[in-house]
Amino acid sequence: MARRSADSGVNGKISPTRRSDRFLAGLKEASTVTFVSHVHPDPDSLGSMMGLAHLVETTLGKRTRLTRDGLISRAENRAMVELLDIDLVPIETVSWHEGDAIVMVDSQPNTGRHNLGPCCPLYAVIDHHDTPGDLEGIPFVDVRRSLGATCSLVTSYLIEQNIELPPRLATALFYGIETELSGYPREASPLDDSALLYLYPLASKDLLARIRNARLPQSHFECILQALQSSFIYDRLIISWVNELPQPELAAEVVDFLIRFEEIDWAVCAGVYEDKLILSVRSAAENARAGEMLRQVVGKLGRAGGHDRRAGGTIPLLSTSASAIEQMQSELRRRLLKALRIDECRGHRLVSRKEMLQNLQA
Ligand SMILES: [Mn+2]
Repeated sequence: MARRSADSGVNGKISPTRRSDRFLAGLKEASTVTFVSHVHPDPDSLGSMMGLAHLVETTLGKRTRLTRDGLISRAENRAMVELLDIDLVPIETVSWHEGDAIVMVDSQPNTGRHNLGPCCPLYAVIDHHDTPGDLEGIPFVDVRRSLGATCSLVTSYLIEQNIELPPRLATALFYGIETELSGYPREASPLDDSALLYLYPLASKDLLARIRNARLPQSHFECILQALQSSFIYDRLIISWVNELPQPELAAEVVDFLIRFEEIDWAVCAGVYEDKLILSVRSAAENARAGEMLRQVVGKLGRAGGHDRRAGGTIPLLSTSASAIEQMQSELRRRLLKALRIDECRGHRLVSRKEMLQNLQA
């Protein structure tokens, strides 16, 4: 009987079947292992980098580095970094050497989500996004689009290798998965749930609570108010235009809030941050394919990608003048309505300031 092809290496040599074995085998010759992720790293990318670094350190005894691309500004994410004492090297200050192995997590090459300069080639890509990245020639690829979180995949590697998890790592992995599965309907696979079950007893519930309830700056509430006042409903779609995002991750917080509105199935936030329009999308519809929808809408204007019910993107603005932004907004609105097959119509406000004041006086 023929051996299963997965058991045979290209040269007829027997290669290990477990993915974690293959991942580690390819790192034997590396001097250092550096982990990279997407811009504005989120809990899933932070937890994934930590988990894989721990795996590499305990099994191979290699030196590891975790990097940060862009800023971490969301209050919960900053609390995670501080409370779990995550040591991150800004990507632009990393010096690359011969023999460094680079592992990319929660993201794929050439998807416009990195400021990764030319450096050593990637050894591995470990991800769960359905954004098609440039994976050619990368020795180790584990992209599982059915998974809710990259942290779940990393947890499965740690379980396979029988690695003991310190509380701070279990907390990071748990929070990474939890944040990815927080929407409704859930985008989770059985592997995500079994990882959560495995991690929960090991995680610090006290630290988790402190991260989840991180204190918020005043700008957060100002932004939410502005977002609500500039939210327009078009049939089953709501679009919120924010002229000034104090930090890019707020676009996602706006749509997480708006998607709970009972009269819509799609929530979009487009906010100006520096010289970019930051887009975030949520859907409550079955088979929404939000990532694909947003990619189609953004087209050549910028970059976009995501999952079935959540997506994000950026559009570089040539000018941040009010008229240039308005023009981009009306183009986006037209494209969104077309993509979601909604007839051109005048949007009506979710909340109107005038009516609110009248109600107060009444
Ligand atoms: Mn993720």
